[in-house]
Amino acid sequence: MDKRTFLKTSVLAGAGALLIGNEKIQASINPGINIADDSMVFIQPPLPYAYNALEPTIDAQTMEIHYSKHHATYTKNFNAELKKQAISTTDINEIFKNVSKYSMVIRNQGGGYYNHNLYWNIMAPNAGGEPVGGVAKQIIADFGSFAKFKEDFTKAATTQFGSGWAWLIVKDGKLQIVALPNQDNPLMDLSPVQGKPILNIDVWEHAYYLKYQNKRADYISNFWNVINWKKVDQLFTMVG
Ligand code: MN3
Repeated sequence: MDKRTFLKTSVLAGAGALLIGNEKIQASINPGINIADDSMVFIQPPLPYAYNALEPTIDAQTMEIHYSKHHATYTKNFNAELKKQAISTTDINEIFKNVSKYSMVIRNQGGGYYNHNLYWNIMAPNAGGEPVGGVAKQIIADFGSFAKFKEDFTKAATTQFGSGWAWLIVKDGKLQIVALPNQDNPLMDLSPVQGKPILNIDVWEHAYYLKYQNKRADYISNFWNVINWKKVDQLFTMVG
């Protein structure tokens, strides 16, 4: 395993062992990003589908700007700040566990880096529908029904004031919903509720404004059509 492959593997393990798409597809949809930039410890994983793959839920232009500008910038700034602060660990869990000791830049840019990695991976074309596998059973055990879970998660995402994310986490073997501001993440030591994330939704305006304008609720209700439950179940099995 060469250095880059090792780093990529360990970074992805840190991000919940996300499975990613292949680099050839990525190069064809996103020639602007040099994902092989060796100056970065934390690379931006390839988007696992084309920019237009989640239409009509998420339009191609929003996806392109979100991935190639917003997420790429978080990635770049996170790496630059790690270098500046001489933080050498390649384990993002370790960084988040100690995030209160670091600069606000690490918190914001590191969160922005990780949160989008998860978000891209828990969505897919031709997805949505009902949860599957172990996570489906756990949802019923902890929320009573999928409908109730959907209602609670929707409420958390809709009522998060300003920018932030809604999360489904595993905590002490149980599922829990939490909404956090900005780019905070449930793995961070300063998160009021901590746990291992297996599903999230970005409710920053940049995630939906081009298509939905002020109608955050419509974006959230359409989000259910693109959730990759197989991936969520894999993550649940991995962290549970
Ligand atoms: Mn975003």
